[in-house]
Amino acid sequence: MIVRELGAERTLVMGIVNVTPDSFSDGGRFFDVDAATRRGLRIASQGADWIDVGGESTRPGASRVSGETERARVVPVIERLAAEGLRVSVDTMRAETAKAAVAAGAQLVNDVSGGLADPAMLDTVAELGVPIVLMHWRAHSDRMDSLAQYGDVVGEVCRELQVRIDAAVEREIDPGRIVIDPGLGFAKRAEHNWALLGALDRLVGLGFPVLVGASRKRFLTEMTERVDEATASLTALASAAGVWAVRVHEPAGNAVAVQIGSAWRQANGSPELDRIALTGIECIGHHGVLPAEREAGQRFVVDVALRTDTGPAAVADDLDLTIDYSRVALMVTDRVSGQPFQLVEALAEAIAGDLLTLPGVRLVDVVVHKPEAPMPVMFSDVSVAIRRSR
Ligand code: PMM
Repeated sequence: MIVRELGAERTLVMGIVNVTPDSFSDGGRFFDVDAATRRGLRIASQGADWIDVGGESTRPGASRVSGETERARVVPVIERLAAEGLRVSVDTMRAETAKAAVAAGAQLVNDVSGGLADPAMLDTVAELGVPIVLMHWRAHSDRMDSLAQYGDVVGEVCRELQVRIDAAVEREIDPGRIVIDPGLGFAKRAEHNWALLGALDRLVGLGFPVLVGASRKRFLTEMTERVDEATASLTALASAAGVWAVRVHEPAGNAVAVQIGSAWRQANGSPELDRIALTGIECIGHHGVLPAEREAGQRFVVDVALRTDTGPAAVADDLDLTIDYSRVALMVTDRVSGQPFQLVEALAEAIAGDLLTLPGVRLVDVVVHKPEAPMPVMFSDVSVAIRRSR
């Protein structure tokens, strides 16, 4: 569902247009509307699938600009880029700016505060009906560095992101329109960024598309002067880990890196996730081709296995972070005892489709047994086994 909505056969490249006079990475060269528009068009021609337009710097220590200033910077640029048929996102923490940007043609809201900075953001995005990036964030840039304190950075970021996801869903944002982002550099020191990059499969395992913004960040510039090459190397690794998109300043090298990462991922197969299995779920269903089966019903037995990342739940010892298996059992029995299908194949497909809607589930195996199927000979069981993934 998520993949369809946001279109991600391979990792996407989101090119950055910062319309700010003080952006640490472009020195304010794109402050001018014409120049910003030209840059947007150029990075699109270099392989950016999305153009992310922001009007407020979030570099460490930066102070905020007014909403009016922010809108005056981004809206005309978004209008022009959207008019050129480009997919544009708006990088903003303000609901009013999100609204104006979507009216100008933006198709995604990238909120680095994950809906925390502006209490109206989640309701506004729900109303606008566009996808939202919920980034992990603890405070505005002027004081975020002091909040870079973690015991277990991966577990804490996963849990804090889950809280933002729950808040978004509670405000009626469609879960299929949620993207998550670990927020590299935001209340994080280099070692925190690396720990999160090393655990991208766990973030991906939360079941939402993941956006990663490493481009030209301090933890890379501290390491090398060749920061665009460093960014592209990380892009290849992130793409191999299955992230939805990378947010970058120079799309050309990153578009190549995505090709490499995707080819790597395909060659190696997606990494095995943990497995939660339930076997022998029994109930009466009325599925079958024969009228007698439809009428009388018979016993069906179902085995299911769900692939997900159980790590965050294990660390927190928290049921909310994993798949509740009694819920799985009820989903299966609801489907078996519900609307009859002619074929066991169709029943198995429906069960798999139901289970794949559970957050964090990447792949399911479903086996439907029909041990009392009418047969002209003695037999002990007949079953259909399928595997489906998101
Ligand atoms: N980083 C910056 C700005 N916006 N948005 C998302 N979703 N993720 C990020 O990591 C992110 C962001 C800061 O970088 P910049 O000033 O170079 O754009």
